[in-house]
Amino acid sequence: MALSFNDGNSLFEFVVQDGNGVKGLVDSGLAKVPDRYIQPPQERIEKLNASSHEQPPIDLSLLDGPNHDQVVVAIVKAAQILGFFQVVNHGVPVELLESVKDAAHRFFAQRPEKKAIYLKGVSPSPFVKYGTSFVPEKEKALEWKDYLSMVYTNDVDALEYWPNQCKNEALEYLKTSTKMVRRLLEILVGNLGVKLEDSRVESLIGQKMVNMNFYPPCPNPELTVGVGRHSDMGTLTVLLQDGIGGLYVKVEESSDVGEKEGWVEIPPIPGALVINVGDTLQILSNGRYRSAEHRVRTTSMQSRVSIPIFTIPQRTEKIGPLPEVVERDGVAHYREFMFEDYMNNFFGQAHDGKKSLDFAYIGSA
Ligand SMILES: O=C(O)CCC(=O)C(=O)O
Repeated sequence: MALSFNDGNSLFEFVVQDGNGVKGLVDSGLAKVPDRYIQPPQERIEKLNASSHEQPPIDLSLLDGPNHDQVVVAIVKAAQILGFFQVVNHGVPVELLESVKDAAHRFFAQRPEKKAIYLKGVSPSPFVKYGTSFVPEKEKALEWKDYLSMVYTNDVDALEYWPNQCKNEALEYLKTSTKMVRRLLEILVGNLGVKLEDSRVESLIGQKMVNMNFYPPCPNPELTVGVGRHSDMGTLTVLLQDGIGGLYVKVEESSDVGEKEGWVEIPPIPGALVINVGDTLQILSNGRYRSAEHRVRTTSMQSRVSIPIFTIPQRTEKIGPLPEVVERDGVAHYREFMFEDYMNNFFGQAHDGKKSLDFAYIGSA
């Protein structure tokens, strides 16, 4: 029997405050999305009009052979043009990727009371949070997504506090991905003509967060979004998506990707990981690398999971365009700030495209 919500407040209480999430809503048997999930027309995602981004994935194992330089060029070009690319032979075992997706399903399949122990304010650890949408209190229309967020501090804390249903898989996925992230960052920074100390590289990816996103089937995919338009705030994001599809990236007018301005779908490729540039790397590079605006479509067919790892700077890290790049450009397009301030601004607003970058922007990039 479908629950009926007489007003937006009881819906908000059920989905957000009581921790039933969108999954709880769907499990109650609803046939039509509640008004609170209906996006304004300009935010809805037209599946039929979007093309698929057909660039082949970059084979990272070739970095260790005679084609090293060509692979570097492919990585740099992708980071400059679209800000998104896919990689294979990335060092994360393919069987592990499968177990991570299974683990995400296992966590979200639990009864709401089991997940609600990780709601903000009651979670046994400040580093584990279960929730729904992005900033529900600030959003006019909610996102059709539940999530679990696990911040990494050390192995002992992860194994003690992260949920049993997924902690081993999430931790292994994080550890095996980190090596690749470090290497990609060194390549991208090296291409700017800058050699960073190892300690600085570590600080730029010093905070790591594994999220598990769960998108239940939606009765009206044409009216909703799984995640609204946004860029990621950090340095580099690694994303594992399942085979359902629905991740769209914005192609900018000025980019030279061989695709016309608009949105392209990043198609699921078995065994591949998606990499995307975050705001921090756009700022460090003084605008050379592009933090890509992206969003997620919902589907009526099946539940989708995706598992991003966000690598972000330490809270106290000073972030601004790298001095060597500014010297060459003759102008800094972004001001310097402490990363914690950027984070607080990012999490204090609903998703709104690349507006997050306005916090640091001082001139045309
Ligand atoms: O689910 C996806 O494919 C992307 C998720 C995402 O953009 C996010 O979690 O910020």
